Amino acid sequence: MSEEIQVMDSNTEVLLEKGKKDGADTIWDRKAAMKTPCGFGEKGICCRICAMGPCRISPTKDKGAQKGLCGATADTIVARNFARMVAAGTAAHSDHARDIAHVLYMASEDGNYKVKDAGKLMNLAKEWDIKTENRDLYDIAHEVAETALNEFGKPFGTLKFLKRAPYQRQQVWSEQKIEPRAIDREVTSLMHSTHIGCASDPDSIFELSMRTALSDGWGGSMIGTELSDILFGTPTACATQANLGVIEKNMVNILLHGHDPSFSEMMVYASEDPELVKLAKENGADGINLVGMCCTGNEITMRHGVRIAGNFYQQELAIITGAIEAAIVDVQCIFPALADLSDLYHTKFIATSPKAKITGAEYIEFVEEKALETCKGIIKEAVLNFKNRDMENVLIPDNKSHANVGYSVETIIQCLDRVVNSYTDEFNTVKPLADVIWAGVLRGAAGIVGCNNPKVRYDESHITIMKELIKNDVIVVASGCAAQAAAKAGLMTMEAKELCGRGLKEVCERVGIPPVLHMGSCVDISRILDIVSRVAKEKDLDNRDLPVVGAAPEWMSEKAVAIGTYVVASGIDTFLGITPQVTGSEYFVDLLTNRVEENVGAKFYFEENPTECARKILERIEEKREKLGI
Ligand code: SF4
Ligand code: MSK
Repeated sequence: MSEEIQVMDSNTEVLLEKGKKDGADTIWDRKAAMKTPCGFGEKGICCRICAMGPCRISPTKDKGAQKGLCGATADTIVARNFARMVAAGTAAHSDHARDIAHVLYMASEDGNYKVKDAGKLMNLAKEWDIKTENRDLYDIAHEVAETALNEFGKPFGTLKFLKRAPYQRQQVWSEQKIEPRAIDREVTSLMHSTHIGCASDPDSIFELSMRTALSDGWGGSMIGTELSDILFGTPTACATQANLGVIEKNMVNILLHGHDPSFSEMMVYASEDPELVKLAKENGADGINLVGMCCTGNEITMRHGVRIAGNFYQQELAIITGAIEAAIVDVQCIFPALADLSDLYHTKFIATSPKAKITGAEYIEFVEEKALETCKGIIKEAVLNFKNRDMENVLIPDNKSHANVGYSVETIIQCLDRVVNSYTDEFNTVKPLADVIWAGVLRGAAGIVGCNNPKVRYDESHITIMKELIKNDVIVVASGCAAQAAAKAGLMTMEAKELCGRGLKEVCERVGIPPVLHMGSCVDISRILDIVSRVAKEKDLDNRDLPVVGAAPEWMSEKAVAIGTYVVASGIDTFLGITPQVTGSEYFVDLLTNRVEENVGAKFYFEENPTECARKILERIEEKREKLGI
């Protein structure tokens, strides 16, 4: 085990020991081999946007190169690099959403994909002025899908979902000229503006970045969430388990990793095929055990209770157990390292998306038109691989935690309805939530999201911040790998109410919810935007006025940069536990952490110490409460 080992749960330690014996190379080893990272890259002052470069700006003022060959300053280069991360992150979320929209467009009564939540479809059709009376359900679904697809490239107007924001927020966007028009247009436009010889003004580059990021949060991500709910069902509260202990010794274990629910949903159905279960038994296993990882794990646990093997940092550890017959992946957050690692074991590593072919992986293309057939074929491969498992070299740690998941906005509202006073209040609103915040029973709410990052101790920042917040009566909603960290730590159980302050504990008891609510995958941060906006509208306020924050304690991906930027642009302060690669420009740091507040009413905080981060979050929440006079 590396002397630098930075782990939080014992499963990880045990498996890293085993990996070492097996000759496995993991992110912990590669991190140690990387030694000191490039100082220019870390500060964001290396530019390789054109072939005159790369140009590196000296981090010391008045010494060394202060400009690139074209004259770009550190401020410009940092802003451009940041912007391009936003563009890439927005592209990833939104391209995912586009695929879901195509799936809705092909849905039919007798096909692989059907409409599961017709009510949600009707609501969205009405919201988008699509005729519903006397129409076939699938005609409506196809028109909704086509309208969604038009959001990517429509030539005129702005994104439809912007109207879901409080009126005051829409005003801010309009005044700041950052209302996103079409999703692809914003990504393209930002890539254009950051081409050599275009924008050099960092403020303007950041405004364009906010506009692009908003086309993710209120565009691509929101479309991804809404249409996934229509197709696969809106999540409802259900029980699951989380951590590597969900891998079963006597079953065919299939690890699903990636992001696209149109693939993972079909894998869930295929895994229940009696013929395949029979085949598994004929091959000596007790059955088929599907387990999830990263956001695919979130999608299938939210809708089916499929157990979570782990988050981003555990993808290699799952294979090191020696008990995974197939690791099947689609897009995003997949280590290319899984290919070599799988070779050490009997694991079949199968890539399925033409967007993410991986060197060394077996490739079985997932074609939506033949979805169920393809998935059954993949599962059959896994089942037949069971006999190749080296039973002597299996180590499945015991650790796993119970968790309650599935808290879509609709489910949260249903839970809140339990405490509605039927004489004075209406059902089906977020009013009870707003009321307990205004009464001070809850001090506020925090959305904690994002990945794992070897720059900090694995999962520790997530858990430290969550525990500190719930202890101080701040309810936490979580998504992505942060949610899985919480699930593994037992924070998504009713028992976790014992870790809460008096107010939050009472809310958990009366409403029947855990103090940390699993709201889904990365695209489902749109659910968080939705609920925050509903509370703001309930009080006729802007998001910026609410005692609500966002935090990404261990983020690492470009998607997270897009998320942080749209959360700030939506009026919600965002605390980053990993400092982004922008410190080479004091000007840009000041813009992100200070001046942007003048424009959009929220800003970034960079704080790598989780205890200190929690303290700052609580301080900010109290500041907002004081301003509201509550
Ligand atoms: Fe250098 Fe300018 Fe080209 Fe960047 S765009 S690599 S700073 S010359
Ligand atoms: S999967 S983007 S590691 S949260 Fe969405 Fe986890 Fe971050 Fe990927």
